[in-house]
Amino acid sequence: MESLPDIDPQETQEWLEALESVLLNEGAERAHFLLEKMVEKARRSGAYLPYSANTAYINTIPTGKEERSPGNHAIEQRIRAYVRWNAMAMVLRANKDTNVGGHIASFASAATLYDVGYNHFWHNTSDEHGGDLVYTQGHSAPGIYAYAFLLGKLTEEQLDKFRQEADGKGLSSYPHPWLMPDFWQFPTVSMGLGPLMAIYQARFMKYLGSRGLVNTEGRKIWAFMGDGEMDEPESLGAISLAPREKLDNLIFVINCNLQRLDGPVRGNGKIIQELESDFRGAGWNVIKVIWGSYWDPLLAKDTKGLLQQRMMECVDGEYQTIKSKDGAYVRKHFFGKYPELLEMVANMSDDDIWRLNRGGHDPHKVYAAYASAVKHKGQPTVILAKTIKGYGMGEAGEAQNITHQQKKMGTTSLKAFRNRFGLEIPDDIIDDVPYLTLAEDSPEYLYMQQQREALGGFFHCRKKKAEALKVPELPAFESLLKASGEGRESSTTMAFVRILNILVKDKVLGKHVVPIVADESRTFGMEGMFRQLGIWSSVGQLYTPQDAEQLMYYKEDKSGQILQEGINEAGAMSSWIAAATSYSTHGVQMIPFFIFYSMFGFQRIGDLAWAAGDMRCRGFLLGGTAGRTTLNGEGLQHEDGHSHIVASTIPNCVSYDPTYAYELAVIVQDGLRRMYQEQEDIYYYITVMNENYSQPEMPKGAEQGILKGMYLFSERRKKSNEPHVQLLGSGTILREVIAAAEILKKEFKVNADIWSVPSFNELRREALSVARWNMLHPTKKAKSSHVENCFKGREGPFVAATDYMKIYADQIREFVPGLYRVLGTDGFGRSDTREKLRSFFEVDRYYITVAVLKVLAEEGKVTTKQVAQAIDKFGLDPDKADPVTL
Ligand SMILES: Cc1ncc(C[n+]2csc(CCOP(=O)(O)OP(=O)(O)O)c2C)c(N)n1
Ligand SMILES: [Mg+2]
Repeated sequence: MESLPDIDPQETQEWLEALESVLLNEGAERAHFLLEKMVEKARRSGAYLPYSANTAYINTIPTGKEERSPGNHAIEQRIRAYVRWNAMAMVLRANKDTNVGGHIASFASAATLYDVGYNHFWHNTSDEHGGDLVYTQGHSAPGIYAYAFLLGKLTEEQLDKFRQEADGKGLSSYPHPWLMPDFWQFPTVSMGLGPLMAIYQARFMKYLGSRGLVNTEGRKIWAFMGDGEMDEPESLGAISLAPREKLDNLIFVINCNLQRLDGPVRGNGKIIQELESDFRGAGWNVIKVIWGSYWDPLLAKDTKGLLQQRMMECVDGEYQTIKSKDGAYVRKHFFGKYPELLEMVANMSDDDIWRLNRGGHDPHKVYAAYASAVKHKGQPTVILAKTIKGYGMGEAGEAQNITHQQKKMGTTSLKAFRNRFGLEIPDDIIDDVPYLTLAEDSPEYLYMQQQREALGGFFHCRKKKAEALKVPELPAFESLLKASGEGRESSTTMAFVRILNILVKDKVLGKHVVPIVADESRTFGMEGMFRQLGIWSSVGQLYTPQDAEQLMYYKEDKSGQILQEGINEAGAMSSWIAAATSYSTHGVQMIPFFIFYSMFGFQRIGDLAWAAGDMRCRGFLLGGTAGRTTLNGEGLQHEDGHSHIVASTIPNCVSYDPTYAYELAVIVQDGLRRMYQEQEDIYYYITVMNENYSQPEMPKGAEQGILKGMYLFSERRKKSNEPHVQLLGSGTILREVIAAAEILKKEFKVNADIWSVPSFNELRREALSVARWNMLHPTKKAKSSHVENCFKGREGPFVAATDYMKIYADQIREFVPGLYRVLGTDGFGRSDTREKLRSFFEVDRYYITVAVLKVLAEEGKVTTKQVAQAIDKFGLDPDKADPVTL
């Protein structure tokens, strides 16, 4: 557009005047209508008009249309100055003696954006309002603490323990509900997760509302993020969902301080314009807050548009540089490009020019943007606020490339900071960087209190519990505890679907259940639920589904219960997280079951799974079609042999690899009890498989062993002189272990006790905890772990096999009283039949048998020759390449 020459300026002028007259007499909406009509006409007549999602580089809301803040600006400014100082002080003080780090520059640029929210917009949960949810930018945490401190919600001692948490009283570096469960709700510092989770939170809120579970009237989700953060694929990856779902309860605030950690975000371009087109293109309501009020008179004078032209042509790198200098520099390098512009500012001093502020630092502009955003209907809103990184830090970092990590400020900079914000701190103590407090009868304190009270009270108070749910006892799952009967084979995935069916029909739990799928229901045999429960859709079903004639048709419904996320594990996980924290954010416990291809779980969205632990999520993750050799045919990128290893890295994730339907029933029932009745902040990861086999009846009294991670499945009394062995297995491979025990008995006269081990992870956790206690209580009677208790008096050696990497079963080695050999599926998967894969990865019955014979040989109980004979007999190739390296 800019590059097109104006071949007839007079004609241009006539058109512009016509438009101006419409604007004046009939308003902007009519003008918009006419322009759209003209564009449409031109396009239909064959003109090629490339789409531009950009508007001019000025504020979206014209000055005359700004809603005025009802606040007391002088007081607010003073409060903000205190908050700014304290936020900086806590970082400087923390780094005086320790090197614990922290950030000053980010919050310095964002202070006004938060302040206006606290004073005027963010509702706490109260009788009148369900409460807004705010995702603060992770490394702006010092500013949030500083605000809480001024309100007396945090003490000076706590501020001085910023980032010093090991003794239990410190403040966490970033928002972490795990570390500060009464304060923080959303961990956002892993960049990209905040924006993504906020979108799904907004959608989940609509879901809860339309299902009548929660009153969501007037509630908003605010998400704060950095302009650099928008480069994360997670940040922009889900933005099209929000307009599609008409999430007008969602407001993004992107702090465009033009810098990230290393330097400019878009030195050669304009991040605000780029984001504007991304979001407008996706269908968002975009509000640009670029220029502060001091620019208004200049822009009003800019009748020829030259100032706007200069604003547009100046790139972000330049905008950053000029704010690291002074007024004289701005005059020369910004206005100086055109004599008319120099003339425009001729009667302004350098200081006046320096005062020309950016939108994000102007409380009036920010207020107007927020006020407009909360009223906007039918679309999500993004506010693009232009700010200066390190605002107020002066020579210590303002708009400088090093500012992100600046944790020290000298006396001169401190004084400059103090003077700039009109603070009274005597010179002789300024180097101590004292905290500033507000007396309880000061106008500032009273004002803060009053503003917060009107909005339902202090904002950062996370709820830890909701009403407990009565969970059905195990007999409710009776059909799963019984043998399936000869010839009736089924998989644990089918068992899971039966459990889910029982739960959704439960009078108490039913409506709390949230089944979540990412376009994989048919894979898991869950399509029956489409019709039964309905797939949630905010608009219902506007079409006749292709399979409408069928019993199990694809039913979308406004009151549907299933969340169908499409091919989007990260989005589905974000929905799961929203549901799994609903007890805290909405005061209602929800019971989410997200079932996914296990390979596309932890390794694909591992960082969200980690955040879910931090957030104290309660819910179930089901790794479907699990096992490196059990999902036959699908190959390297599908066959999971390590999700349990990743699951074990999350301290409050309880994970199981069950073999049988009854094990799954016991695990799910107890999980429900722990999470929804006892309200423990844990979540479950359970692998379920698609291999069909007959399901035995639960051995009497197995429940506790199942939950602890191991129980005696079967035992064989030893005949005198015959060697004995303890065999362990989990998931589908337990069945190979059972088959190996038969071979061992029949062909080698070896007796085996068989242990089903639904969770090596849980076994290790418990055993480590016992060992730790024993180490620290050396004079007390030693405790013993579940593994030790199980094996007490049992004759080894011990052999374990699973469908996961060897390290999975290996992790209990320390607690196994004897020679322990482990088989597992290390290496890249590949496609073939289960039988072939189990042979390839050396976890089938024959390899298990050989492994047992080999350890027995090492103990001198059989001869090495017997081992070699077995290898020969089973046709195993001793020189076969190692599957790990193939
Ligand atoms: C996933 C991830 N990668 C890297 C970081 C490290 N990091 C923290 S802040 C930051 C720069 C942030 O820049 P921006 O988003 O523009 O925020 P600003 O501080 O400028 O407000 C980086 C790279 C992180 N926290 N998370
Ligand atoms: Mg930035």
